[in-house]
Amino acid sequence: MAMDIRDINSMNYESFLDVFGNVVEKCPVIVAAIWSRCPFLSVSDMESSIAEFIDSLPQSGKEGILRCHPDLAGRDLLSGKVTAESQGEQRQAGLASLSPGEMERMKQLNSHYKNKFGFPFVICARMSNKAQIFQELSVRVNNPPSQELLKGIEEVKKICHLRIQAIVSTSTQPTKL
Ligand code: 2AL
Repeated sequence: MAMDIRDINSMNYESFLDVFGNVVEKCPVIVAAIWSRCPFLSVSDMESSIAEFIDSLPQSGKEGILRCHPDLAGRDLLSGKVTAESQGEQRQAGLASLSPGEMERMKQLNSHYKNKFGFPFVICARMSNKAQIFQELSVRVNNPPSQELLKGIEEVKKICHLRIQAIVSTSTQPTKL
């Protein structure tokens, strides 16, 4: 059964963190912070609270969020060390089955990007396919750092939106007596 905003608003912070803790990759502190804004008017109001919280962070905080994301098709994906959410997203975009040549190219582009910006390339993998991701990475690496920071954060919000949608649409709620 789907979860609605009343179910969400009735959660204590431990449950809220258990359920939504990874909607921003490896950044449960964001979700822990926005629990204070309960009750939310709607799921999209909750998403807006997350977005506002992220936007209110200084540049170093935004960079920190990006740094919590694994490299696409990186070593951690291959060794099964990424979060379940990230693994599903990267698999769906075809990044778990790159050819050796594609792996090498991805590695080079990722490291070029990280050397230039000091944070990893982040894109909402579920909204792209392999070819688009290569294309975006090749283009975005030429952007100025301030633009790329904002672009990366916009992608984090898209990832967050899809993760929340997946949770609220598939979650089974305990039967209320
Ligand atoms: C990711 C990730 O983990 N999921 C996704 O959609 N994109 N990482 C990344 N570096 O873009």
